[in-house]
Amino acid sequence: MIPLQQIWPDDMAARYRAKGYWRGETFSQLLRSRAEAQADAVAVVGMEQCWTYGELLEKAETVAAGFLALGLKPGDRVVVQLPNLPEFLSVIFGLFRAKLIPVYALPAHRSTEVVHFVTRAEASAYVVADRHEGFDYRALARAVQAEVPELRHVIVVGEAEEFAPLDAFRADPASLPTQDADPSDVAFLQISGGSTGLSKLIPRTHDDYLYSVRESADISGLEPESVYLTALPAAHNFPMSSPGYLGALYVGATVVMAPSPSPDVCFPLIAREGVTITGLVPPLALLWMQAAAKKTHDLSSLQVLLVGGAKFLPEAARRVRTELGCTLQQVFGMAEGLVNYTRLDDPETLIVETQGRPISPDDEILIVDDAGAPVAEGEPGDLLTRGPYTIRAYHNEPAANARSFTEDGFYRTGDVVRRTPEGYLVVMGRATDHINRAGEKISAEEVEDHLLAHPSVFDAAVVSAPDDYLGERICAFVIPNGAAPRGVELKAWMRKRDIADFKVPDQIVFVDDFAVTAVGKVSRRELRAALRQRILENE
Ligand code: J2J
Repeated sequence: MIPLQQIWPDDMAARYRAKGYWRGETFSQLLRSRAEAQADAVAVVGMEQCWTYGELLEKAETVAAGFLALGLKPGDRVVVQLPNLPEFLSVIFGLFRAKLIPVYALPAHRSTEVVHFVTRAEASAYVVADRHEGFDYRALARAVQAEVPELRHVIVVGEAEEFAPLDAFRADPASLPTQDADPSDVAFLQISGGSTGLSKLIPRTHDDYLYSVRESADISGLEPESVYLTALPAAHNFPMSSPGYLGALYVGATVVMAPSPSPDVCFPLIAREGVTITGLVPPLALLWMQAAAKKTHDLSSLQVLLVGGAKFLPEAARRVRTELGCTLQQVFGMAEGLVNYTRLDDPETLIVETQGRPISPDDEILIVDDAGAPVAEGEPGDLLTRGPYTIRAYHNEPAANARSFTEDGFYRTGDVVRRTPEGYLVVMGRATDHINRAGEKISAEEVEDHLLAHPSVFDAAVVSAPDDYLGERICAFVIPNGAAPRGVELKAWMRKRDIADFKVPDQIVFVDDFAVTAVGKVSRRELRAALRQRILENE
């Protein structure tokens, strides 16, 4: 197995430790210490369940013992693909306890993506729910195992059929490791939003991630009385750590797991549980504001709404306080590390017009032009960053690492930003060709590759088109090979390729050629830029 690591230069690591950013804590210790301090406080609530910290610890230890009894060894990787159930938390804390490495897949992912994660991570186990939103994950597990026989174990939350039911795991304190993980070890793998090609794996250490969690909890004003609602898919970095359910558990608060982010599901939960804080992507924030106008539920407990993942326009941002009755906190983050927040007591203009400032005084921010030279203060440029919780490399991706990181270890975020005189960042656009569809990042190249596999597609170029609701939608320009198929057929065919539904183009435009006027050969990037321009001119 290729070892997992995330290595900062010695001098930087020493500085981060000396400054108290990296405290030598682990996820396992975190839960244990909270459970010791407040065993009877409520840790997690689902539609039907309610577990105290003591119970969450007990369940996590049972999960840990169960995995070890299956023969998994510390360091083995386990793909976790669960909806927002309380079991999401008992499973990941169980894996941490057994020193196993969760790899977080979204419920929307299908066999094409899951096979890629399992293969790349060399995972030996896969955890799914039986069904969610009408989809049977056991069938998906069968398809994945058929392609990757090295995936030895499938564990199911719910009705397991031929697989191992999570419910059958039994506690065995004697089997649990006596020593905790090394805090500088990789704790889990996040999935990158693909900018080029397939998703990459993001290794995060206990030390670096817990620093960002702890500071985020503070910046968002979490306290033991807080109630955090996990509305977005729990596998995403945003609801995980900005400040997310981990931030809530860090301060001993309560986490509510919502199986869907829709107002129909979340509003009753907010009213029932007295939710004080949650996080949403912009399209959902708009939907919630619309639904709140109907005044069907008491949302008065809500104090803070974080919005991020995609640009939240100032016109919409301005409405949050009056329409939802809470403080808006904008967050501009990335699973690779750097997270920026507006602060709760910032003046209104900063809160509605900017995407915040970094968590850490040691987050290094460079805003550069195409030649890599710093732009004049206040001008837009490419955002590069490094710091105490930003990765230095993806897992086992030498070519992508060479592109995505500078020689001195700055991560090229792909975002175009400008900095205000107050030091706050405003996201202006991006330098890479992915589509940010309601916060899900989709690689244009990946969608093109799927389209090109269709026999009636001669060539395809995929671009983002502005969309009132989604922020951006996926628009595919397709040159047919002979007679053009119907758009709906092409979409239906793509769905059958077992990919996440959010990657299927929203719009397909058949063209005879790409009609790029530039002389000579144009790059894919130039082509996509020209096509995007054509959409803008036609709107
Ligand atoms: C514009 N673009 C944004 C924002 C992210 C907190 C919040 C979000 C993420 C996330 C996260 C944006 N305005 N407010 O991990 O901890 C776009 C940028 C960025 C990319 C990262 C968190 N907030 N973005 O969205 O890894 O393009 O993380 O580089 O999914 O989302 O995507 P992701």
